Amino acid sequence: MRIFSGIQPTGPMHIGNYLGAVSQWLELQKQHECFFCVVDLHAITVPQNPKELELATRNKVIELLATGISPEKCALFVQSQVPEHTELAWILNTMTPLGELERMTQFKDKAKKQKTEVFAGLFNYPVLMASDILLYKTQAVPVGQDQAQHLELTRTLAKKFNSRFGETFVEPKTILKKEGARIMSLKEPRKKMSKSDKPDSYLGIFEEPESMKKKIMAATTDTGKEIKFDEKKKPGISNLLTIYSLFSKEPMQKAEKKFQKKDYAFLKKSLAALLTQKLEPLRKKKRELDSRELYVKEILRQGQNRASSIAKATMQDVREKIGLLQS
Ligand code: AQP
Repeated sequence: MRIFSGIQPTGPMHIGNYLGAVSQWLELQKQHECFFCVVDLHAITVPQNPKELELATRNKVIELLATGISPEKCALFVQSQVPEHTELAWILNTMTPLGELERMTQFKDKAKKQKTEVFAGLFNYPVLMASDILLYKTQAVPVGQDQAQHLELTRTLAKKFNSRFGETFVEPKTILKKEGARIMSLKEPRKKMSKSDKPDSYLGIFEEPESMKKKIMAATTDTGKEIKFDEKKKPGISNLLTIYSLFSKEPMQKAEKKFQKKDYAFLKKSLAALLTQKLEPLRKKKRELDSRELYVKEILRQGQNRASSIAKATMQDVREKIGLLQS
């Protein structure tokens, strides 16, 4: 299968990004043709400081490499370095009904968070995402739950284009994890964990153990004392148990049993110790990569080349099909 997925350079990679998406990428790259992308053009749909964006984009590439994303097994590249993404986005915009975009929950959530104006780019974000995916004739897209609605739109647009101009795009399927597709905020466990929220609401994959422990100990828990997975009545504890179960690779029932007669503090301390141990190799790898600027540049150049050759061919076909004058 051909796989595409992306991540925004909007803040440090958190355990939600990792458990929901990146852990799937790590498995899929072993067997499939994978394109993984740092989507900087998505990041600028909300205001970004230019210097910080540049650093964050490079840092996101390093974070992905440190988790185990391998340039030998996949194409790793930066979205803005393949301009066909935006060209296709414009074309798909001309056939996207406004109503489809108006019902997107991520747009509504992000628009509410904006302190000043909301810009057209944020509204059109799902069309750019559809272009990212369709450009590569992608068959499957591993994402977290929050992106599932955007994938539905992607399939709708592929169908629409194909029926109007002839078979061109593949309708991609969504790959969601059974557990971990929606890791919740530490502070508001009924909301998803987000890297652009306040730092005490998320756990960074590369965060120092002390800081991580502090955040876990201060995480919002629920009334009562019982440690039990129940997302409706106990969203805070269920979230911590989910993270514990996924990082320890113990099924939920086993994790519940382990903490059956313990208190919340014991669960929190155990989770902090587990994450410290499991994430240390990743932190070490990132420290090594931080100074290897040329190596990272070369990986991105190769990724860009691989992505560009497919993107160019798709766009040539699209231009001909919709009747743009060829040079
Ligand atoms: N809380 C989450 N649980 C599981 N998966 C998640 N993902 C995001 N949050 C969670 C998945 O991570 C991948 C990369 O996400 P993104 O960078 O494209 O942006 P996002 O979905 O908007 O994630 P954030 O962290 O909330 O970023 P900001 O704060 O910038 O909006 C995607 O596959 C996503 O589903």
